[in-house]
Amino acid sequence: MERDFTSIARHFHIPGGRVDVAAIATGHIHDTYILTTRHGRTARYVLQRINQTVFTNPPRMMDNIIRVTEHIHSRTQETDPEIASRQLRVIGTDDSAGCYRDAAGEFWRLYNFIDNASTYDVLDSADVACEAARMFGWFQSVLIDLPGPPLHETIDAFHDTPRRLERFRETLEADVLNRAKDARREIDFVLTNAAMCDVLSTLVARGEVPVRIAHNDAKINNVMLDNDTHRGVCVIDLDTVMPGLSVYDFGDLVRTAACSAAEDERDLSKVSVDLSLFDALARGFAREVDGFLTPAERQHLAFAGKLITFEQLIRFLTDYLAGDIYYKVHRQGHNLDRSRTQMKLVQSIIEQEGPLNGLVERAFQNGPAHTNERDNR
Ligand code: GN1
Ligand code: MG
Repeated sequence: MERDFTSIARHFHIPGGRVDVAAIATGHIHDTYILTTRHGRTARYVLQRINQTVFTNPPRMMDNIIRVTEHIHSRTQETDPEIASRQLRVIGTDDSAGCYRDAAGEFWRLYNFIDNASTYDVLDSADVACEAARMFGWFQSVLIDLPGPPLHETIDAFHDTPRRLERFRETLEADVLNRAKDARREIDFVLTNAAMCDVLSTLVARGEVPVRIAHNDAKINNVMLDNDTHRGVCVIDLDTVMPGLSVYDFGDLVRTAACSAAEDERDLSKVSVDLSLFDALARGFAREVDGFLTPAERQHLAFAGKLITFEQLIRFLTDYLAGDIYYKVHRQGHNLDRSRTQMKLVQSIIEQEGPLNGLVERAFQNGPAHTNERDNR
């Protein structure tokens, strides 16, 4: 669809005039563009059209994001102004909602562009894994004392795995496109392993695992590292920052960074958990969260890797059966391929569960004071 980006840009507090816009293919949910203004000096921004099927109340989501980004900015300002200047900020709009609603009812938002930093879709470096995990731990630690009321739930029951399983069963039952026949093995795997879905919700109900502020989409490509030093710069994609479990974020890191294959890798021989990457993730995360995690949380970090990967298998498979309505797909059977990759990773985690738990224990025993990584911010 042809869009008039110049008139969209006019509603944000940035220099006026002509803008250049280039679409970038990133993420499964929103449409994302790099917007460049050339008023005197060149400035770049990240423009997004918000997916309202997924996020039904963009102003409430932006309310969360503004609170979170401003808190992080003021915290880092006290400790490291250089890093503060490289945090994500929401660019103001004509109204107070932190996003602009066009005549067609589409919501747009604009962020600053973070210079000289990159995200990684897949990785094979333990140092990068360690630093990325440290950043997500740091993110949780900074938000522990976010003032004000609880953040809004931007997506209802987002990591409610039992609920995800229920929806999966309903979708399977309906099988509107007669696709279940192509996914028999994956479906059976979900049904056979369904018991794991209840573990964390039971611990939460018993008060052993607290609900904190979590990122809830702690994929490896949602953290930016400096191009020269590889030091963590900032955590991005804050749409699902809301009440959640600390271990969910570690789980998503395991899912996306403890295996150096892509999320939709078709060669399943490449998909398995790599112990040295997992070890690096555990060390990096422990470094920032050691001071506040409860014993039950620590004991369920490796488990969360399995559960979040299993949940993602359920989500991709549900979407495949439903007709690819939630995730953007780029080829036929894409969601089924993604499901297969998740399933293989869950199997690999199950096989390695003992050693993985051992690595977590060791990461926490060593404690922050004994690690060699860079100083805390
Ligand atoms: C979606 O689009 P992206 O990459 O930020 C999804 C995550 C999934 C992920 C799977 C709001 O994230 O929950 O884990 O795809 N985000 C939402 O790659 O559903
Ligand atoms: Mg996201």
